[in-house]
Amino acid sequence: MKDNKIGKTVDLRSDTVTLPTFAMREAMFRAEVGDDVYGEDPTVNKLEEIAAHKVGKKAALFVSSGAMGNLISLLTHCNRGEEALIEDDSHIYNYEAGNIASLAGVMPRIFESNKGVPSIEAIQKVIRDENIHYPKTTLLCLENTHNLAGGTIVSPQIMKEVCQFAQQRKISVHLDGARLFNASVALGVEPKKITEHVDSVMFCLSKGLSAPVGSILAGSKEFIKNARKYRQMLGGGMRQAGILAAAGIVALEVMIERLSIDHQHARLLAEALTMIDGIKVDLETVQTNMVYIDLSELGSFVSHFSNELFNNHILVSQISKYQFRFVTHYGISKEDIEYTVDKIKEIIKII
Ligand code: TLP
Repeated sequence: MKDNKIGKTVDLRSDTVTLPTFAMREAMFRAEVGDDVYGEDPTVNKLEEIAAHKVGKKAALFVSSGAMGNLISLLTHCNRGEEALIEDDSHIYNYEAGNIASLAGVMPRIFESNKGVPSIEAIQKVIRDENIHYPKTTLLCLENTHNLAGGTIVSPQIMKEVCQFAQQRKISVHLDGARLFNASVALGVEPKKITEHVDSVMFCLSKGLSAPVGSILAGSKEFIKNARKYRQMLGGGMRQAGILAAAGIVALEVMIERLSIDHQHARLLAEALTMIDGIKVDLETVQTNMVYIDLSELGSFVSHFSNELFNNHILVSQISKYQFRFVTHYGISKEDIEYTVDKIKEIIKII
């Protein structure tokens, strides 16, 4: 694909496309390393310590991806054949290639949310009392921010209420916090305020925070000790991983606060798109760095829309027949947003 007049491709498919910053590359070059499977990589150890502290947990584990972090968490919390309560539109249920069934042997039991926000009532509807015929319910999985709902935030208060309800039922809670810092920055609260009541949390370094690779799983010392064994079982021991962890440390030290810029850009984009005939945007869900649009009014012309965006060097994700996702991130400027809006206006006019 050739560059456009602003000199680049505007890649709004995901914040996973972010490239490591210069400071990250420099830190990677200088990283002190060792064999992390022996626990001897000082940079990985440092990253795990900083990460655990950020989310208010006693220990953390550096893993290769968000999907691996979630899977290790499910393996650690649940025995085979046990049940996890999982939200209908969650990443764990929809986008992790069925790993919880095929690799962890966990039975998902689905509950519904309101735009990504869970409620005790919805969980109560599906929760089951002990019965010889039923699997044992071991885990509740939450997601914050909620990707498929539009990057929506679950408030610390709701996190607390839902976690306390689960704890009364002796059910542990895992949080898929791939974009946890987007939630904390948007709310203006420390991340540990959001994770205070969960037993484990996974968050990604490689999305809005721009590290090239890696996620963190955090929890109690005992939980992380067991999780480390599962990481090994999955072939996830990465030896001199300090090269990667060094970028993760930069991500946690300097890349969190700037997420508010991505949120402003998403808002700018969403508000401009709502003004265009034929495009529907639920502005209520635009709370962080994502904008989902609905183009059902275009009918079969929708394929022109995606082709024309591509021809104009704008990349977005098609989520379903009429639904598209735009994600703002470190590689997207205000100028890119303005360019995207102008092009979309032109495209819609000719359709
Ligand atoms: N999400 C990706 C794709 O997989 C859809 C994206 O572009 O948004 N939890 C959540 C909530 C996620 O959004 C993702 C990635 C993951 C977990 C998995 O992280 P990775 O890609 O590091 O395995």
